Amino acid sequence: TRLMQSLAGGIAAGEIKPHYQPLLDLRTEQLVGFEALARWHHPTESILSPAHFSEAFDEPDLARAVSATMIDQVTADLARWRGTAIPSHVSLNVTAFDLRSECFAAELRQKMAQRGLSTKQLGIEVTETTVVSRDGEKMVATLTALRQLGFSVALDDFGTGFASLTHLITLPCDTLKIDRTFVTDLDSSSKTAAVVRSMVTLAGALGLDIVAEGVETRAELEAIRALDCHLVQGYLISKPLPAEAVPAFVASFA
Ligand code: G
Ligand code: G
Ligand code: MN
Ligand code: NA
Repeated sequence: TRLMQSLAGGIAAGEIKPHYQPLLDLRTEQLVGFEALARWHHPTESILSPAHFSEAFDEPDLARAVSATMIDQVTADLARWRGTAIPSHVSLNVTAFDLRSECFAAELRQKMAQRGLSTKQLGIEVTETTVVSRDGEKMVATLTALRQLGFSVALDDFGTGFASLTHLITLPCDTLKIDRTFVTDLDSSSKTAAVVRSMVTLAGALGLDIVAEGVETRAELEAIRALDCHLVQGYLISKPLPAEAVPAFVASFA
């Protein structure tokens, strides 16, 4: 498509920017970090979410170029926010193309070091579907390397992908992110509540953190809290924010 043909140019021109969606810990009522989500600040189309350029994530060069510009800007923002009240942890969505690269973990560490950042400040999010696809072993090796270097790994869209529970035994990860479809259905379906409750128990038994995504209402927040899931993300707390809006949001939240 015409949009896809202009994406490489848009990336080179710095039009792909990370927007930051905060993560809230209900136990402390403190913000604990952000998820970085790509947005295309298109010169004529306004701001586009990846839904408008999702083909890019299936094309190796474009997918890696999106990751590269996201990593570059996220690390720059983290460095700029150092010493402020802004939580110093960001997680980043990556693709199979990143994880198949043998130098991805080492390059990411180098990038953090260049900016004077600790690897503990960055998390990687992968979907279940990504890690069970072709070259799964290579990707597991990269995730293992990332964790050895101090990065954290979250399994995104948990419960909707193709990962069987077996994968939880072998997958090197720190966090499960409950897909927002579960959160949406929570108040209308007691079965959904039972499934979420067992996800929380499972995460606890495996020593993993668990995050509920897509919390949009007070009622959903309270339902999630009642299921002992303490880390939440969603429009109720905030939509993804451009970097410039983050300091004011953090200040208003305190
Ligand atoms: O933010 P939004 O709902 O528009 O994101 C749509 C999809 O695009 C989600 O699945 C999200 O994980 C993915 N996505 C958003 N930003 C990035 C990114 O920087 N890299 C990758 N690989 N996926 C992203
Ligand atoms: O696949 P992943 O979980 O990375 O994608 C997160 C996507 O969900 C992003 O596109 C983000 O904009 C979107 N999102 C975040 N919070 C909410 C929410 O509360 N409601 C809805 N509908 N979408 C959300
Ligand atoms: Mn994600
Ligand atoms: Na998700």
